[in-house]
Amino acid sequence: MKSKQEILSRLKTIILLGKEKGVTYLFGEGLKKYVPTRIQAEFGKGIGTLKKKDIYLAKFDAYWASYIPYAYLFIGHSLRKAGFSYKILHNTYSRSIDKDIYRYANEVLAAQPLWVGVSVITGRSTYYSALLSKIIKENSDIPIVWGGIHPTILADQCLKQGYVDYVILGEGEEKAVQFTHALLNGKDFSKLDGIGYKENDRVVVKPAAKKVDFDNIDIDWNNNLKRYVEPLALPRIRGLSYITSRGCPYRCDFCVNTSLNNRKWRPFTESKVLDDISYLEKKYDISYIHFNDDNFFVDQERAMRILNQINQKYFVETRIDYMTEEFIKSIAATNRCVKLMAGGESGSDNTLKRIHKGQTKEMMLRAAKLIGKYNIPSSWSFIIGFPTETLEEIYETFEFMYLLEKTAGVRFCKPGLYLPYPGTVLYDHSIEKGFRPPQTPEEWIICERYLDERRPSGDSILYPWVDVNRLSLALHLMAGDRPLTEIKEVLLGTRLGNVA
Ligand code: B12
Ligand code: SF4
Repeated sequence: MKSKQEILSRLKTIILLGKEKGVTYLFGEGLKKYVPTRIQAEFGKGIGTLKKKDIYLAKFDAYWASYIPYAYLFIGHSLRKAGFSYKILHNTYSRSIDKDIYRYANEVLAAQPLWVGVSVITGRSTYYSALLSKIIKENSDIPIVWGGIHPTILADQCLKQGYVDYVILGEGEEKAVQFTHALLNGKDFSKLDGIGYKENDRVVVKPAAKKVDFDNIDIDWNNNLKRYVEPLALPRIRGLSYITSRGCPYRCDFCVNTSLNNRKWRPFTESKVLDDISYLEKKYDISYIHFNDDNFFVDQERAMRILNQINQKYFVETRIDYMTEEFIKSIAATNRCVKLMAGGESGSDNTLKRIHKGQTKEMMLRAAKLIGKYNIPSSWSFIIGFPTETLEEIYETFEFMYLLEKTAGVRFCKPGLYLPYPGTVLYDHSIEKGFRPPQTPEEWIICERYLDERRPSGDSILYPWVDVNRLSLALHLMAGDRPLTEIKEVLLGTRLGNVA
């Protein structure tokens, strides 16, 4: 183990080395407390000279390398069109997150851009976005701008943090350009909408007046997307993600779409979609497309025309009420569907009705039969632990998943725990049921499905209305192919002690 003395002296050397190379300020007092020593040592080798960009755009996804940061490709296109340059800093892998945070902070501090954007969704993304922003703020006065779903919904809370200067609400393409101009021209933001800022310590939040016009936006394909070519989902198949539309007309109570998109669905033109996919095919030699639309099949004829005209295998999500025999037949006829995802959500008609899912158990059974009949690779997600649910209803969901799998003759049901996302109808119900929402972005890491060493074990904070140990054990048993009777015993019996 190195002594504190040694570490401090190493830090001094790093700073001196940095200065010799003409790199501005690397690890000062503010930064030091965040920097794990192994990373300090690595950066001591020097960053070299950095090409200065006008704007830096950072994003922490930390799950799978395969998802293209479309938010920034769209915003980047608008910025470039307006004459600004930008650079994307995208973390896609949890094991490199520490390194990436300090690499990004260093790059930003050395480049001193006009502003740095951070794209934030709820969960661990909020924690890492806060960490990066803090480091930059403590070491510079570069304006920090948060955008994306989380700050759009909780703008006020984000702006109350010292490390968030501005929030851009809603779609960022036009706002980012307007914001840059306002920043350069005297910082008068009063005439803009879709922005949050601070005025004499008062937080001002002005929601976006309208959605962007698709005719005025595009994707900046100048970015090199090689790193996203997907080796993960399907071994040895090269693929990329793509989005053909925004929004969804449905009103599922657990989904942010209702508040974000006002139940409006906006498709990009078919010709744009086909041109883009053909560009990706030629440039990156891909034979697989992962469609990431909120709801790809709102216009089923359009959707099928797209699927029939592309050459790739594809992964796509659908709703269960869309799954008629005709629909499943046309998917089967393409012979290229790698996975048809759907939200089963619950095995209780009561719950399905309460969450406004617009489907019933009967519809699901019919769809499961068709999946079996046409041999469609499928995966249905289920949510357990809704704030309205009893243990009996949760057990009904498990029972139903077993029945569906028996009906289809394959394993395809994937249950997971409910999470209270801000901006959803069920978020308010969760609060009524005792959930105390986090008060800072860092604390929002609690609303996270995946394991993360920084996430506190806070299940009792998230689910005060239900015995989460029982739910976790039931999930574990299903994943291990255990018989339904064991799950029943856990949820309704005495296996974990008496259920009140
Ligand atoms: C691809 C994707 C993923 C990928 C990549 C993550 C990502 N953030 O891109 C992966 C697979 C990793 C993923 C995982 C999850 N996801 Co996801 N995912 C998506 C998906 C399908 C597409 C995202 C996208 O590229 N959209 C297109 C771009 C153009 O839209 P956008 O990102 O919103 O950006 C626009 C604005 O928000 C804004 N903007 C965004 N960032 C910035 C930054 C700045 C500086 C500015 C100015 C503006 C700005 O401008 C952009 C252009 O208009 C969306 C649904 C959807 N179709 O949007 C869900 C979605 C983002 N995911 C969601 C969820 C819940 C999850 C999971 C928790 C899933 C789960 N249940 O386990 C996990 C965990 C995510 C995490 N903690 O990182 C929710 C987010 C809810 C929330 N409150 O944050 C969404 C909205 C789905 C939904 N309807 O519920 N996801
Ligand atoms: S869960 Fe799916 S169908 Fe329901 S509102 Fe959200 S995007 Fe639409």
